[in-house]
Amino acid sequence: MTLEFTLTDSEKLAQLNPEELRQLVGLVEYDAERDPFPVSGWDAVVWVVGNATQAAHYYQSAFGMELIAYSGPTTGNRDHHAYVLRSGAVRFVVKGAVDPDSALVEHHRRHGDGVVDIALQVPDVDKCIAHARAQGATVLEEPYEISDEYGTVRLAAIATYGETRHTLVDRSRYTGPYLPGYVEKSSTYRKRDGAPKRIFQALDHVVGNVELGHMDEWVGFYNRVMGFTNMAEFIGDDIATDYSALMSKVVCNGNHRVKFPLNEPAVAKKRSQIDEYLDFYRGPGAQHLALATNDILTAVDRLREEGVEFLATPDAYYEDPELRARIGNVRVPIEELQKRGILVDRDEDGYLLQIFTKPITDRPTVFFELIERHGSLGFGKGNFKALFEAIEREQAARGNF
Ligand code: TYF
Ligand code: FE
Repeated sequence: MTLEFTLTDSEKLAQLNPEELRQLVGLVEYDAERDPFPVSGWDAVVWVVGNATQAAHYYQSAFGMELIAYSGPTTGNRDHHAYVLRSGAVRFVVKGAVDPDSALVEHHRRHGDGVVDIALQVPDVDKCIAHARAQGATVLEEPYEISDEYGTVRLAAIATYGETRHTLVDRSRYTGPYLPGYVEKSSTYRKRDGAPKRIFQALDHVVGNVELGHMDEWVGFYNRVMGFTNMAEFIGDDIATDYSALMSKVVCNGNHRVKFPLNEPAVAKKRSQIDEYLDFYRGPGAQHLALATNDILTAVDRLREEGVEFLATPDAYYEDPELRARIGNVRVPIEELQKRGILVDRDEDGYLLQIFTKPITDRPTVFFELIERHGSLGFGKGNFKALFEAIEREQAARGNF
């Protein structure tokens, strides 16, 4: 297969090449001409947090991200601080209120720290909005433009699950560090000598938790409104009642850059991890972000050194002969994975390595996954049992069963 991917600006900036990106996040070719809602890739993940000044430090010090832009009182924004951080092609924007009457305060009271906006890059904002509206989507912001000395950005926004939104961004006529209103700002944080520059390169998927009985509705929303298609992997009734207490389906955009698994709680033996999320987030929202890396061993070591905690994987997982046989040979000895608690899954296309952090927020809501793909386009189906048991151990430790 010949691959002719057009890299997005952030992927070019990250010096990724198409082959590397294909391996990292599992891209496919597709015909964008026939797409009613063409999406080129991720633009940014926007967070509302209780203290953006400190969260920005955490993403630099612990996650090795680089501060690239800023908006706040010194730039004329008296409402909040907004720090723009980058790692490879991934952009996070972390916002925290300055003004006690800021709308962000109320958002944070309800949800705690969380993802408010999964912004996507699109070549034609107006075409997307026209299609979304015709399909019954809630248009939160009609197409508009903002400009500064770096050019013009065209934007619009549609609602998705809970209070989460998708801002649609066309930045093809813009060369600034983020958006008009932001100034370039570099890190004052200094990395220790020898620390790897980049822990992760790309965003692989963002998972949404929705209410009981609503998963198919949201799958339908992404199908109809955004032209996303269903991927093969799903967690159905069979897996749900045995141990996972959740159901899950995955939708993705045409080139597979943007993948959205959607979970709903299932009625099982124990209280679902998804119910725990929905209670503490006060409704649907983004549950985990999978960060793609080409060196998960170093990534995990570096994050652990910085105090990031991961879910533990019992030794029995690695000693299971059935699993060992199914996994076959991976690029490192199993012992290296076992030492770090990294999970392995293999399917007909290849394998993947993955690991999950504990919640990174005060409420038991949002966490990260690190993923290193080697051909597999899946999400670690073979690990669901071990993973969900680990999540349930944490849930029990929190007293939330
Ligand atoms: O994104 C996924 O589907 C995998 C598996 O609470 C998963 O990472 C699904 C639900 C969940 C944790 C992981
Ligand atoms: Fe995942």
